[in-house]
Amino acid sequence: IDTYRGRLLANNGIIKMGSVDNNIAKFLNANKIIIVACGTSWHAGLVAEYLFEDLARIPVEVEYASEFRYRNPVINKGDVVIAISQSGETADTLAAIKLAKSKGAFVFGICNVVGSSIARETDTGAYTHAGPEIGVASTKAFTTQITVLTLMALKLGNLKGEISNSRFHAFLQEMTLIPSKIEETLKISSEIERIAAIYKDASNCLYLGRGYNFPVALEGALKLKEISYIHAEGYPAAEMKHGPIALIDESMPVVIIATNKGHYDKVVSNIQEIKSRNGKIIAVVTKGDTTVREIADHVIEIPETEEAFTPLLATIPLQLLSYYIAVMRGCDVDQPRNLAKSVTV
Ligand code: F1P
Repeated sequence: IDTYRGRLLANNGIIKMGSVDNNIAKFLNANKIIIVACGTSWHAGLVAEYLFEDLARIPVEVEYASEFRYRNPVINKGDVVIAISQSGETADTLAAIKLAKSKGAFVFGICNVVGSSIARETDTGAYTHAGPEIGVASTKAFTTQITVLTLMALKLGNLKGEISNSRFHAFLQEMTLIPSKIEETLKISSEIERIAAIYKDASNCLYLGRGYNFPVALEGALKLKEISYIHAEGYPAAEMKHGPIALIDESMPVVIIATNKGHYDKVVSNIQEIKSRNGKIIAVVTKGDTTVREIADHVIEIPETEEAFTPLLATIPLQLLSYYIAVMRGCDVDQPRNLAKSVTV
């Protein structure tokens, strides 16, 4: 991953990020980090909230860039603003950056398109280099955005003494295994295609996740909406009983991320609640899981990893599920109706 000024490397126990290293005091002394983004990039920002607060103990606010300038936000000089955008051209994100800069904030960009307007407008940043997003809906940009944010959080957490050196090395070791675990996850696509065939005619779908996987649930729901036009909502799993539970019946597929780390028992009890209301459960579980397999209608296995890295893996089956459902419904997955690749107005 290249940074705007330097290169980001994660090997041999070092995370070297030119644009972070050159501004390290700003990050380490930040009163808070404010993340601005839209759509899928906003969901990457939500994952970053968990990462930065959990691993580096830096307070984070995640803002829809499309709303930021309409509410007179409090931005102080010591705040760091991170703007995330696949295209680097999203007008609302650009406007949020300009507002933050006018209040004296240091603005770090995470963009996929080199030389884009957002890359030029930010003080510095990192390119994700996901390659061109052929379709309008953002997919591989999301996982690369999370990768950059994860490495940043690990680096800052280690420098702040929140992550011991041995823990830090264990994290980096696991990070080097992520590409092969992604390959392994992609191998289950025929199983996901089979599940897609069962639910392709659903008119609503609920996505649930807890902790790090709550933003993944939101992103799963957004992908389904964007490319298959099925109404889908993502919620924190514990929020289910505060409203969405009323929707659950035998015709409601519920996609729930139930990986083995991070509040597993509570997620299992959510699954039981759905089951007792005859909801159809599609669960993303850790390889070898037996408890959820007994209750859920379908399980999709992903390899075990650090809890903080699960969004990198759990996202993939949800993207594939949306893809197969959209194709089976005859939707143009690359050019969904009404959606623009970059929303420039
Ligand atoms: C943000 C975004 C995408 C979405 C669609 C419309 O774009 O909401 O997440 O898939 O393409 O724009 P960006 O700022 O990340 O380019």
